[in-house]
Amino acid sequence: METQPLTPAPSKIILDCDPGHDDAVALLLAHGNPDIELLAVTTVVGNQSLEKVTRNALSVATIAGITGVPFAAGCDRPLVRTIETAPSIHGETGMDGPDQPESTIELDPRHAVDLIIETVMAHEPGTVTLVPTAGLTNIAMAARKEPRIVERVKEVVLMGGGYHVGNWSAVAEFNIIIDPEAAHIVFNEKWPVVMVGLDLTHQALATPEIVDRIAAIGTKPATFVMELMEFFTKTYKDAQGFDYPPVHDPCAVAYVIDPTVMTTRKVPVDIELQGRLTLGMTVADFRTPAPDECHTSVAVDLDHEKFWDLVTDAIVRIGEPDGGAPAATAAAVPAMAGAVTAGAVAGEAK
Ligand code: PIR
Ligand code: CA
Repeated sequence: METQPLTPAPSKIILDCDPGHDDAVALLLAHGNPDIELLAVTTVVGNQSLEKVTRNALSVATIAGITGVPFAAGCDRPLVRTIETAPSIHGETGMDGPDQPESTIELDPRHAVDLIIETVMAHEPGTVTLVPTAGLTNIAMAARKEPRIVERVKEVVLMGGGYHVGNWSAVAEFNIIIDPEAAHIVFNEKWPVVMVGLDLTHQALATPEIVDRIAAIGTKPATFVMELMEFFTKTYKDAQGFDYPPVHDPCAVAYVIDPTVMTTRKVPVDIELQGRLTLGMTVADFRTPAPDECHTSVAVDLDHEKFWDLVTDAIVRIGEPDGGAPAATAAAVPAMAGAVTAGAVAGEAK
């Protein structure tokens, strides 16, 4: 007989994303939190072109020292609709603000859809959670190409939608409306779906206190997050009238780490594909009780403190990952030596 481990095994996830300021934070949280085992990172067109968001994902991996995790690029356009990106929020690169290092990490040669399928099929049934934080094109394609993943996946915990609020139309959220047909597929397959939508993520505001707390960590990844948040704060104010930006995507990762970070309600959710005014709306039926076959739930209330504790803890744990690399950079670019030294000292002071 094998003995039971004292602590539960970390949750295995595949992060499907479009970095994206908040996707970057989601990736750092997934990497830095010990209760998550990051099996793969896949990218999809969304906040910017596939090429740009993939480049961003790799540069986040470089900054955070993520090694041994396959990164693969997926679909470069939605299933049916024309491409719609979000430069008003995320800038021309998709992750404007901080300087981005050229990544030395190589992309996995597989298409993201194949990497998702192969990863799910290679693990025990009920052990892999999909965490989409972008349009659902890759996930829908994977479910169609290999339908057996639907029974095999533990659950789909996605950032997208909103039962009472939209951000890309009066009633639709960006990740859903950019590929509503894909969202329709994902919400109608019988796997458990947890919708971490705007109702929840608009509570995950990066207030000045939060940004200061992160900046005070003093490492390069922390400075990177601070610079991301500064840009995000500005565009969210200009484009959406928010005082502080909601940091959507790490909320989905936080739910996988600790579901008590938010409350959820089991309600049927479907995606509107016909409406002239309501295309891409996540229509949630709050009439009680939910039918037995209901496999969808929606996130309602966030524990703001617990959430930001998880994010800051992950950044602290990541530390100063590429110990050897800055010296090489400093030697190659003398003008940068001072900045690198300052960062290293701040890191050591912790
Ligand atoms: C954020 C996004 C798109 C548009 C706006 N206004 C804000 C991106 C984020 O990366 C997140 O995944 C989701 N889409 C929030 O709508
Ligand atoms: Ca995103």
